[in-house]
This record gives sequence, structure tokens and C-alpha cells, in this order.
Amino acid sequence: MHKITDIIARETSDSRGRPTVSVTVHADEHEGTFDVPSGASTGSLEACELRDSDGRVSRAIDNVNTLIKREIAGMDVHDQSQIDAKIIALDGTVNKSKLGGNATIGVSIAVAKAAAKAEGMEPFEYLRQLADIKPSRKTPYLYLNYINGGKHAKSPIAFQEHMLVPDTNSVTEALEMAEVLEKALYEIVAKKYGAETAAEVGDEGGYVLPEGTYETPFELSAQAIHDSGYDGKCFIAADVAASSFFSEGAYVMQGERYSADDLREIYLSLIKKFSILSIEDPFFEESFEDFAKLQKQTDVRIVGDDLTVTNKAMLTRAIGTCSVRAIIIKPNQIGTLSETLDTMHEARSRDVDCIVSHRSGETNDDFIADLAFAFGCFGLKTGSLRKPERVIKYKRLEKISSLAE
Ligand code: 2PG
Ligand code: MG
Repeated sequence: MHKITDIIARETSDSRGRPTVSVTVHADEHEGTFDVPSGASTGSLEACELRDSDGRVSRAIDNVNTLIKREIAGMDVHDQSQIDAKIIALDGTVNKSKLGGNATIGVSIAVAKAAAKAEGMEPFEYLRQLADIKPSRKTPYLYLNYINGGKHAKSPIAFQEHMLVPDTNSVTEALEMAEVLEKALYEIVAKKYGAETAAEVGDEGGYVLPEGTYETPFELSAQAIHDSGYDGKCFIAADVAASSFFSEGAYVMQGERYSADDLREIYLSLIKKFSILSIEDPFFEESFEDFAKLQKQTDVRIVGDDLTVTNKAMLTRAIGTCSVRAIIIKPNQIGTLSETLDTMHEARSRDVDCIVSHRSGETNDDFIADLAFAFGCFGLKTGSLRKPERVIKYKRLEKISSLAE
């Protein structure tokens, strides 16, 4: 047993330079720290990110340093589910709006990291003691986001993320392929739009196209795969984040209005043309039926993110309506590690795949790599190799996957 002896929250910055919460939990001589990320295209049912009127996070920090600390100090750091239950009860709201999801997830994951240290374990090994979740793969697919649009870039491209997914079980090989693909894409973008455009970097490290239609990023991605000599060895995946361009009953792309049926036709034609592994949030976050209609017409994984917000109740609804074959897992969407693991467990017991994901405002924390690896998740989605806070997570995955061999 190792008692929680202290909890200290302080302010740090995320990759967009915005203030965020960092929490350190001390358990006797051991400690664990988690730096909390922050989204831009957030689902409306996500755990609340508590911010002051000026964008700082001082109230969330105070809540950790006073209310939460008072509640859980002295508890055994290994009692993850009891600690999380105390935090949930102390908050008492449906979306962590009293304490702030950014406060609660900070503490919850820092507790797990401190507990792992106390056990002399790597976080991924310790996580396996907390939950028994059916694996999808030995190592997750790398979802490398190489063309940014939507809310993540100043670009007319409506879809938020266009990802390259090397088809290999080896993380090292996937990262080597990613470097080759990145160079190929750089050449293509520089030739088409100029070197200045090719030097630009979106929130998640992708290229930012100054013009083009929804199809352009898929064409450029397929070209990069071809030029790299990886035809048949690399998939394309998309996160449409369709809520971000849904307005007054229609999807608005470059001034044109599209119905859900129009959009479904677009996806089906993209699936025919390109080697697509999955499509995330293809419709507005409340459109369970539109998700289901599309999923019914394709074997490609339709993925819930804003639709399901790492929330077991929303996942259960999505499973009931046959809306998805995979879900995005973002611990800060739900606000505690135990609830995250519960949602993952439920997903896998219903044969829905889990793709663990970063946020567009990230920190240098690499915990999500351990989470994805621990449970043999289908994917780890954490941007491109053009931004350090994303590279750190892929590198961590590479390291732990070789440790475990
Ligand atoms: C998403 C995420 C991460 P954000 O929509 O999947 O890529 O973006 O963190 O802005 O919600
Ligand atoms: Mg998403």
C-alpha cells in the first residue's frame, strides 16, 4: 500500500500555447504527473473543460489543490476505481462541470502513473492490472494525420483530418514508412502550391492546403503512397468532424450546402476510389441514424468521436443503432481513467474497435501510447511526425512495443 501524500496542480502550456493543467500526485516517495490536453472540435457532451473568463485554468487548478486533494489524500494510490468514484461523487454533475474535466482527468491519470511507479511497472503494464480488455491487434495502427483542415487549419478543406495508416504490425516499420510518406507528400505539396505552403503546419502537424475540394487531400495522399512505393501497403483514414461544418440542417463546404444523403454518396465514392480504413464522425454528432445508414453500406469502419465522447452510455446507444464499428478514446472527454477503461471494455465486449487519440492542443505527455498499447487497441491517432508533442507519443509506442517483445 502507498498512500497519496500530496497532490499539486500547476499551470503549463499546450501545443497551441494555451494554458492547461499539470497534476503531480505523490505517493510516499513515488510520483506521477499528467499534463492535460485540450480539444478544438469538441463534442457537446464531452466533460467540461473549466476555464476562467480570460482562458486561464486557475479554477481547475484550485479545485485540484483544495477540494480533490482533501477528498483523496491518504487513500491507497492503487485504489484507482475508488479514487475515481470519490472524484465523480465530489463533482456530482453529469459532465464534471463543477470540478472541471481538466482537473479530474489530471488527477486520475497522475494517480495511475504514480501507482505504476510504486509498483516498479511501466504504465502499460500497470494499466493491464486495472482492466481486462479484449485486444484488436498486437500493436495499434498508427493514424498519422498529414493533411489538416476544418478547425485545425486555416484552409478551405472542410474535412478535419486526412491520415496515412501504414499497414504493418511493426511500429518501427510504420514510423520508417511515415518518414518516406512525409517526404513524398512534401514534394507533392511544394510542387502544387509552393515551398511556403509546404512549410506550413496545422495544429496536428499536417500540411495546410490553400485550395482544393474535399477530394484533393485523398488524391494527394494516394499520390504520396504511390510515389513512396507503398501501393497496397498503406491505408488512408479520415476524421471528417462533420459537426464543425454542420449549420441549419445542412453540411456547408466552400459555400455549397450538402444533405446527409449527399455526404453519404461522397463517402461511398471516396471508399470506391481510395484504400480507406476508417471514417470518423462523418455526420453531425446527433445523427446516429445517418452514421448507421453509412455503416450499413460499407465494411469500412465508421468511427464515433463527437458522437460517443468516450462515454459508455453514448457508446451503448451507438451500438444499439449499429452506428459505428469503432470509437475514439480520449480520456479527457470523459474525465476519469476508470470511466475511460469502462467504455473501452464495453466497446471490446461488443466487438467495437478502440482508437486511442490525442487532442489538437497537446502536451508532451505520452500516456496515451501506453493506453493504446496496453489493451491492443486498433489504432493510436496522434498527428504527424512534424510536431514534437506528437512524435513523443509515437516514439513511446515504439519503445514499449519493443520492450514487450
Ligand atoms: C478529433 C481531435 C483530435 P480535437 O476530433 O479527433 O484529432 O480533435 O482535439 O480538436 O477535438
Ligand atoms: Mg475526431
